Amino acid sequence: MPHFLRAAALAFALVFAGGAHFAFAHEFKVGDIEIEHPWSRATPAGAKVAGGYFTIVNKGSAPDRLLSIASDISGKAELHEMGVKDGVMTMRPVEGGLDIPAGGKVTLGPGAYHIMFMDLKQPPKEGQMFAATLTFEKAGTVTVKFAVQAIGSAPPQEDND
Ligand SMILES: [Cu+2]
Repeated sequence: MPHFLRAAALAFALVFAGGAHFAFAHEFKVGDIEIEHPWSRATPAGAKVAGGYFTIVNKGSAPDRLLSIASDISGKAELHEMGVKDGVMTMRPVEGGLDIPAGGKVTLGPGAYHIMFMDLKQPPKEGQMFAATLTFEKAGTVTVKFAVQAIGSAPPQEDND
């Protein structure tokens, strides 16, 4: 694993310090797919990567797959998964996309699947939103907006629906 990825994984592991929750929810739809509350965190000065998180709900009767993501804020964006290997927290790209089961949902969050915005060009700023485009195998392409929370803030609370 490239060294910078390991360092970024460690940085992500260290930022579970609680914090304010966004008071509003927002969601986006394309075909049978709903993307709930995309959110990110402000980054420390000089950071080259930022995380992106959301819940994907598949209301359809066929599985779908998140294939890719792109945003103007970064040179590239990858879908990552995290795990512990030999006692070290690491992350790696998800090969072949992320499966969303028929009638199921998948939540991306810190310490789990996440979007990694790499080669940051416009670091996310607290209180702002930034756009990104998600491409699904069946549902197609949808542009969503990520709400930027404070550095180290906790995930927004589920609204149990
Ligand atoms: Cu990552």
